[in-house]
Amino acid sequence: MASGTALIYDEEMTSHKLLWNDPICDIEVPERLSTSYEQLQFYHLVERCVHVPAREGTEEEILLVHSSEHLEVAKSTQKMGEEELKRVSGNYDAFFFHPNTYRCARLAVGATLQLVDSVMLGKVCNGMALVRPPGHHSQRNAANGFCLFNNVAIAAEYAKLKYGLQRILIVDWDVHHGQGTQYIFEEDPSVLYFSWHRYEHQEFWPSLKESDYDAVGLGKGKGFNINLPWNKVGMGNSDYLAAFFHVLLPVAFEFDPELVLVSSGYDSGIGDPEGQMNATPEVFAHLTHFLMQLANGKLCVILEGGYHLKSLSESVCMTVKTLLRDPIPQVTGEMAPCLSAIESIQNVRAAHKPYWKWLMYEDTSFLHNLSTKSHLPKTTNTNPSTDHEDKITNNSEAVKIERFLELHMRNILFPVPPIRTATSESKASSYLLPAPVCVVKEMDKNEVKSLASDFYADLVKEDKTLHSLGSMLAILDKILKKEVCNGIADSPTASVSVDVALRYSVHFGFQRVLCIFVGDMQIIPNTEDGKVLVINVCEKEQSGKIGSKYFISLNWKEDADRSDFFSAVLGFILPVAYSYQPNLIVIAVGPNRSIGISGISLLFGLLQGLAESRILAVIEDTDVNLMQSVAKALAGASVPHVGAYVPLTQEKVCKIKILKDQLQQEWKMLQCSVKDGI
Ligand code: Q9C
Ligand code: ZN
Repeated sequence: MASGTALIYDEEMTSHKLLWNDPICDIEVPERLSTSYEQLQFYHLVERCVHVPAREGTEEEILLVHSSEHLEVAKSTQKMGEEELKRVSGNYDAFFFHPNTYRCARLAVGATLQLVDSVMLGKVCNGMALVRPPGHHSQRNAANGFCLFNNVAIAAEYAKLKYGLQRILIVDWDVHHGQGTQYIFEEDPSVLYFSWHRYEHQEFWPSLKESDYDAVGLGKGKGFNINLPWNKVGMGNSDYLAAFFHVLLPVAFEFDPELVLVSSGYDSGIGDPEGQMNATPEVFAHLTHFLMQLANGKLCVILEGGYHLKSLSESVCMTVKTLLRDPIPQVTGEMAPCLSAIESIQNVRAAHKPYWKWLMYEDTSFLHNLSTKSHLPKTTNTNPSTDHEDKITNNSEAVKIERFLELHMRNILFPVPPIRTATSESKASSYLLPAPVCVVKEMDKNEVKSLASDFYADLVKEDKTLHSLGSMLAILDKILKKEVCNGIADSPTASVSVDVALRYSVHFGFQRVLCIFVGDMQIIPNTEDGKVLVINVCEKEQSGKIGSKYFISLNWKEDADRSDFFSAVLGFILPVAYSYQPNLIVIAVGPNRSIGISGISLLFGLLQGLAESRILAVIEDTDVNLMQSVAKALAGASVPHVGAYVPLTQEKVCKIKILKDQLQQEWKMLQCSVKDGI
């Protein structure tokens, strides 16, 4: 399987620049590229990537998407003087030509295709291309919004043609609607296009009706265009995560892409003068991480917008770090989406209900009285400031954000242990672990006794129990001391091991431990209430715990299939876990699971965005395949292809819905409709 991350950057793409005064275009500066690259160097990320050279995209490649007229106009600008360049630029909405623009745009296309080739040929597993000019506003016959050629759209057509791909996902997290990309693939069911964008009820550029949630695609492409309009500024980390949990990820897993392309604009990040949003750089690590779970990890990230240099460059770094599989910083801020975001999410779910099985049982009875489509009365600005004053305020605001980000990054970034996974001596070889593994010697019995007897005196008598506790504790200890990220312990007495692990970590000082039980296991009622959140996926009712907000039982029966479990993981476990923000995750896997190995791998994969990737797996089932899959997931391998999609059962969907309604006040990331309870 491919490993490694490609990075594509060519300094020549900084030569495209604005030669005259234009307040609309003056934010798209060459420093966007050079500063991002310098920040990557600063974090020593460049040297960890595979350098792939850019090349020029060929005319033939550009014509995959664009008209020959468009190509000829672009070509003709190479020999023009400033006046003429200005005149041609004026034919488009927000675009400027420089004599080297055509060359740069061809490099941007070529760089993107080089990235696709590197990933598709298995030279790397994923990668990022830093390109200018950006692409997603560019249309078959027109430059638009700083974009000349649609790099990502060309890449999708190229991948279809060259590699025969049938399903490509484009995720456009730029703050603007990539209307160009939407137009190009509107009727194409082989390309699923997702875009969120600042919209403000059509007030915000490009102010198109077709950027709203009800533009779902045309003809055969119906359902394959997903627009999530933000109707307020100030959207933050939790709004973006909610959009992924409740819209993009379920649909993306059902779509099952063979390749994922990201139109990666960072103008959706904090400090950006265009976006006016609040998301901090680490959220892009989480978004990237989620997308790495699709298409067997084949992920190509291509730069689009992003105009606050510090915010842009830190966000680029978070993205590349994540592609390199570094552990992910905890996402900051209150974990609750805002009402306006929930409204948008609800609307797009309703609009897509006819096309996606995940949404089949969505309640849309609220739709008739939804007023969000009509323009809200504009609040009149009683003290209108001049443009000039605006610039000054924005500028000092920009500096403020710069200082904030400097501190913020120092706070959230943490040293990464050189070795990722710990396991016990006896099992190391049989797992065939793919990455360097820290093989831990079991604690000796006396040590275990002295450690565990503080809180577990009665259980440390039995020899078998002592032995498995010894290896589990040695592994947990390495995690708590940050010598490794995660660990895998097998234990014939998982419930006891988990109980000891929970108490030990709480005694160590952890305030929030998330514990997930999968499969048949006796759950020992835990006494560290308030510091441990238990999610039980098994069928067994657990007595005595009902009513505690820290014990959630999914009561899953054996007949659940893969899709059911996916919907539970995406729509329930993940949102609850993100609401909780644990410092450590313990996942116990017992026998008689209703959940397949791929589901378990997915659970491990997705949860690694939490707790700075600190996960302890305690496994009672000794199935070698299971062990290997968990070990691989912990080492950061992508989830292997899981095969055909099976329809959901209404019973399971309803079960999740009822639980959601019950618990969304407590765990706010569960919220995805405004109908009741909010
Ligand atoms: N009143 C990208 O982020 N703004 N393009 C035009 C007109 C154009 C953004 C405002 C913003 C283009 C790639
Ligand atoms: Zn943008």
